[in-house]
Amino acid sequence: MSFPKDFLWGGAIAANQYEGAWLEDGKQPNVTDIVVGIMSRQPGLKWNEETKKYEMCLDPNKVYLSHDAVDGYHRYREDLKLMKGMGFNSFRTSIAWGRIYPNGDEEEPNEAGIRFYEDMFRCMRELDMEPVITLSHYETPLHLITEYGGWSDPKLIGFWKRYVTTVFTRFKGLVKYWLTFNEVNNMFRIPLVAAGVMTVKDPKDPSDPIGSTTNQDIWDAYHNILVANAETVRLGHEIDPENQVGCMLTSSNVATYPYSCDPRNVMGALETQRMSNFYFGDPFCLGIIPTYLNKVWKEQGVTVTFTDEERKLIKDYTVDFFSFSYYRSGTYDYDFAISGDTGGLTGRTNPYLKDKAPQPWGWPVDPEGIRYTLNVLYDRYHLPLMIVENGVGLDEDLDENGEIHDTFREHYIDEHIRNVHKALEDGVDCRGYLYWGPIDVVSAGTGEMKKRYGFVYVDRFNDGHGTLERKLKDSYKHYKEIIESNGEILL
Ligand code: BGP
Repeated sequence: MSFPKDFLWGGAIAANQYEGAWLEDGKQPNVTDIVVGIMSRQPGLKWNEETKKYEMCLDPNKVYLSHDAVDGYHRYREDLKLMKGMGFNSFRTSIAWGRIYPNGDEEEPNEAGIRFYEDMFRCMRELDMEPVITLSHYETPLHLITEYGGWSDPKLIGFWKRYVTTVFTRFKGLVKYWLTFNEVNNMFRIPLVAAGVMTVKDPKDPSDPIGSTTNQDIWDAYHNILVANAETVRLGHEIDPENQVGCMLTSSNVATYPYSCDPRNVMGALETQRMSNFYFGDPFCLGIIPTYLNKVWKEQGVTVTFTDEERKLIKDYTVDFFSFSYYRSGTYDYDFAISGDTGGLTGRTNPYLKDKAPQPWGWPVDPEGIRYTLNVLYDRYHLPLMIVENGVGLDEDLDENGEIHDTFREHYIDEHIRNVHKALEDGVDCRGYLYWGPIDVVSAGTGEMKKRYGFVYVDRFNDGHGTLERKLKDSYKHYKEIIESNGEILL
């Protein structure tokens, strides 16, 4: 058995990590523009005692690389051609919401932003690449946070509906695959960027905006985002019946293995899967708000109430497919504190995994975990699946001949794609493999350039210097050969 003939092979990036031009052509700041890395606990905000509001206040000692990123805003045509050079038939990026509605709450869209994406999507079509477009990849306009507290305010649903109606209408016929909220299931670990939520009315300690965000506000955001997601599916289908609207969840956490067969670990691993993944996956895909949440809400002392009308909407408008990121697996041990970052959750080191990505990040490598994840998700939702992020970040530099021999990356993708194939043989309906970061972009987690995922190298460094010149790494040719053979060379 081979890969299906229309299997989507490609790569994925996000506007905020690739485009730069953070204030160009009318765009206003979004949440990722005020942090150096989304794991940061210190956003560039200061409390104004007179207005009782937060204001943007960037730290002059920090380098906000995402403001210029790798200048994709001005170079996407050439970059897309490089992607086509590998044979991509699909490409994922996001629309920066703030290019279309700069502050998020305007009545009319910004035409310059629409023109920019229209041209980019046309360019993908000309190159025969299916656009896979994320509606919000950690890109809530900052004004919606400082003014309304972000998604904890139900007004955001209205602003969002206006935004998605605009892009569904204006890009009709150009884009078919839409992803709603990138990795929104990270909302408890990184509420500001993942769910665009922050407590702005009477924060406990205004100098610590993230620490002051209350559980009630986060759960209110959960409530509003479930409604907004269903509205997106409804509008997407209404505006163009060809549209396929999927959710996008970080799903490394599905592969949370019990550290041992101690029943406490087995139950704990299940609870971890629920509260890191299924609490979003079930409403998005099954239209069900899990009953275990009642216990969680009671324990946290929060009130979350869905009206009958909202429950019906969530039930009636479930997603067409499930897309996800997978980087690595984790373990659950009841007496070990689990932590996490952009790669997923980490518990105790899994003694059975042979590989580890080289330092400094050293993420464990578990290719079988992608097969496990695909199987769990397919058994649970019986929906088409799409891998829209998988890859390895390495600290790389050109050698004396100006080359990069990234054999570890080649090994990483070979093993993961082999396991995707095994999942297909298991009967899983997986429609595509989109490698994360086919061109070096700014790292989401740490906000640096040093952590490179690309098949294409970009000359830019942590201190901000660099010519932005693009160079092909060895893995470029390797991935090209995989795609050319429709995966056959790995089987
Ligand atoms: C995911 C994000 C991406 C991305 C990737 C790799 O969580 O959706 O935006 O960058 O992780 O993470 P990092 O860049 O931190 O290595």
